[in-house]
Formats: sequence, C-alpha cells, structure tokens
Amino acid sequence: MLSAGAAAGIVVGCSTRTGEQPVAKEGADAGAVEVNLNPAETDIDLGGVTVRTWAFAGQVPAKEIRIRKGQTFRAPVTNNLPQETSVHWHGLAIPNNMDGVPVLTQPPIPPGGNFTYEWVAPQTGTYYLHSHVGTQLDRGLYGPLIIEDPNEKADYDDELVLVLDDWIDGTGTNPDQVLEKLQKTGMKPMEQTPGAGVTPTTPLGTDGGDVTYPYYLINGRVTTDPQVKDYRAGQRIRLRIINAGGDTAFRVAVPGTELNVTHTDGYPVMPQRTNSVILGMGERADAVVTIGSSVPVVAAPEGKDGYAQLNLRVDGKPADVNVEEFVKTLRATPTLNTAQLTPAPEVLLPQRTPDMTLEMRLTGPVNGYTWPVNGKLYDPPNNGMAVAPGKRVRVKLISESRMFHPIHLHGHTFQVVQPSAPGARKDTVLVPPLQTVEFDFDTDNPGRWITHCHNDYHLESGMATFIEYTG
Ligand SMILES: [Cu+2]
Repeated sequence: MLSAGAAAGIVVGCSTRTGEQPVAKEGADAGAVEVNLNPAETDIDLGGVTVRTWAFAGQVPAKEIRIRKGQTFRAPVTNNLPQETSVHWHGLAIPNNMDGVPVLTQPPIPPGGNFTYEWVAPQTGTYYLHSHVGTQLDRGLYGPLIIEDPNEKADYDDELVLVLDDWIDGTGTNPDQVLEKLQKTGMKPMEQTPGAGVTPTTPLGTDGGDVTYPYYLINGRVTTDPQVKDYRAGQRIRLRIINAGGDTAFRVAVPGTELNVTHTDGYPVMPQRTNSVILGMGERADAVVTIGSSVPVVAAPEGKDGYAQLNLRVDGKPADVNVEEFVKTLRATPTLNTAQLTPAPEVLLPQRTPDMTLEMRLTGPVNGYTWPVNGKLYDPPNNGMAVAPGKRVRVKLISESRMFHPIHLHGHTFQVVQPSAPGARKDTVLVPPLQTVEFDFDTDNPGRWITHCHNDYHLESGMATFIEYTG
C-alpha cells in the first residue's frame, strides 16, 4: 500500500515564469507551490479529433495540481485570450478576494492583463479550477486540483483522477455561439407533466439539458480513443471523479465492479457501496474499486445519447465488455446521488438550530431563455442576500423548474439536510425538477459569495445570486 502522497504522480513544485519543470517537494511544510495558468487559444487533440479551443497552458484538462493542506499556492495568470477571464477554485473556503468571480470579488482580467491568485490550502480532497467568465468553462478552461492530507489513512494502492466533460468547442461552433442561439431562439417551458419524470431510474427527470454535444470526454479523450491506464489484477484504485461539464450530468460506473464511495466534494462520507454514482456539473466523488480484469470506466450523460470511457487495463488485455449494452443497463438501474450519503463523523457541522432561512426559488426557462432566482436575474452587486457572521444559515432550494439544477455555493462547504439524519458535506448539490433541497452552512468566511446553478448556460442566463456578510 502506498501513502496518498506517493500514490500518484506528484506535480507540485515551483515552476518559474519561464515554464521550467516543477520541482517535487517533500514534507508537509514544503514551501509555496507556483503554477502558471496562462489561458490561450490553442489546438488540442482529443484523440483523433483536433479542436481549436481555449486552454490553460496548452492542455485539456489543465495539468493536475496536487498540493498539501496548509501549503501556500500561487498562480500567476496572464490572459492571452481575446476575452476577459478569471480563475475560480471550486469548493475551496479561501479568502473572498481570491475566489475569481468578476464584480463580486475582483475585476475580470482583461485580454493581455495579469492577476496572481495566492491562497493557503484550507482543506483536503478532490477539487477543480475553472474560468468563471461567460461560457469559458465549456471550452477547455478547467483542470483538477487535488489537496492531500498528509495524515490520511489511505486504504488503496493507487489513485486516478477522472475529469468528465461534454465537448462542443471547435467543432464548427463554440459555447458563445451555443449560448447566443439558446437566448435568441428561446426554449418553451416543458409540458406541465406531474413530477417532471423523476423516478428511481431517472432521478433528474426527463430533461437532460439544453445542449446536444458531439463528444463526451474523460481526461480530454473522446470515446473512440480513450485513455488507457495499466494495473495489476487485485489492485485497489481510488478514483477521483470530477464532473467539469457545462450542461451534462454523468452516471459513472465500472462494469461488474462495485464502487466504494468514500468522499463527495472533497469531504469524507461513511463508505457506501454502489453500482453507479450520478454527478451533476461541479460535483465530485471519490470511490475505490478493486480491479479484476481489464474493464472500462463508463460515464453516461444523463438524458443524452452516448458515453465517455477510460480503460483500466490488466495484463495488456483488451476489456471484454459490450459497453453499449452496459450503458443501457446502467440507465435502467437506480443510481446513487451523493447528497444521500452520510457524512463521516469528523466532518459533521456541530449540531445547531438554524438562525435564519434563505429561500432560493429556481424557475425557468422564462421569457425565452432566462433562469431567475426568486424572480430576479443575477445582477451583481445588486440583488444579493445579506446575512450576519457567526450564524447557522439554512438555504431552501425550491425548484419550480422542470429541469435539474446543480446548485453551488462558493467559499463554504454546506451540510445537506436529510429527513432523518445530517446529510453529506458538499459544495454542489443536485436539485431535481420540482423538488426542494435544503442545506445548512455557517457564516465563517466573510465576503460576497456567489451561489449559482452550475449549468454554465443557466448561470449565463441569470441563475445566480449571492450572499454577503462582513467579519
Ligand atoms: Cu440550472
């Protein structure tokens, strides 16, 4: 068994502005880690499919960042894009002025401009970074961010980060044009069918999303030319799964293999065995699998056709799995929503009655293609919700919409409210159509924090608000 630190390729270190190779550092008190994240237009090979897109330092996903809790992280950004940009560190409770949200926390970085992000890693787990401007998240501007716990008792042999994505950029259109078309054409509100089609096998209803993508990717590779990773039979692999999609939830499974889910959104849960797990955009899950023979990891886009895959290969042999058939079975079987997981005792919020309740009424599409929260469209710095420091706040997400919305709160990790016991600690939670989901959080990180739908097209069409408090 390896320690978590030794398990995967360490890419931490001090890279310089001239782009020298990072130097690995040993020990929890290693110095600052610096990574240049210069976004630029570039050609990317997705596995026989070459696209012109926007990427961080020429890679999709961006090169994995792996640091330790308590380490200082610094990311100088020079914006080589033709648009303004910013970088958001999804799920991290860092100071507000490093959160990367234009207007609320910083002016966007103009084309040709610079900004340096710097923060101390406040927590451990599986996170990711992405642009927080326009539809840039649905180009190539995202990458995994892993924060290791030097004291974690790691019960696995190796680990593998899986970044899921839906891809359209550079295939004859781009996300800005997709958004323009949606906003120009509008969408009819869906038929008033009771329940919007939510069933145990279709937990997010019948509407998979607003965008039809030509490709689904794991680690930047299309289905027909997947990434292959070599293992030995019997090895236990910790999968760190990140849904970096713009408009797609994924159902993830490994044929004939149980997933033992240990974390969601970076936080530990009571381990839960399952055949598959569903992740909305912005959600993550860690799961340990024991490998028998060669087998693919399959990610099926919810309510859409096709699938993404990555191959776990044993003894150099091809997998003997009919993936098309497997995906049919996967779609016809109930799946695990990570909000239903039980948090590990050490990450429970202290028991406390909420001091106040905030309601977020999610509606849309209305007036063509807009997605209001409490009847209003995102308009920073207007329309925020003032709260006080040192409080326990309950947020009630009330969906009056016939489409699912993964709702993300910046700067905090909330606790999902479940009927009988505390739910998982998370930063992004799926709100199925016409359902209400509640979470609690403590106002312990002052600032102006956006809370929004992680569907990039809903966000850009108004589905966000923010909470605000001072220290
Ligand atoms: Cu949404």
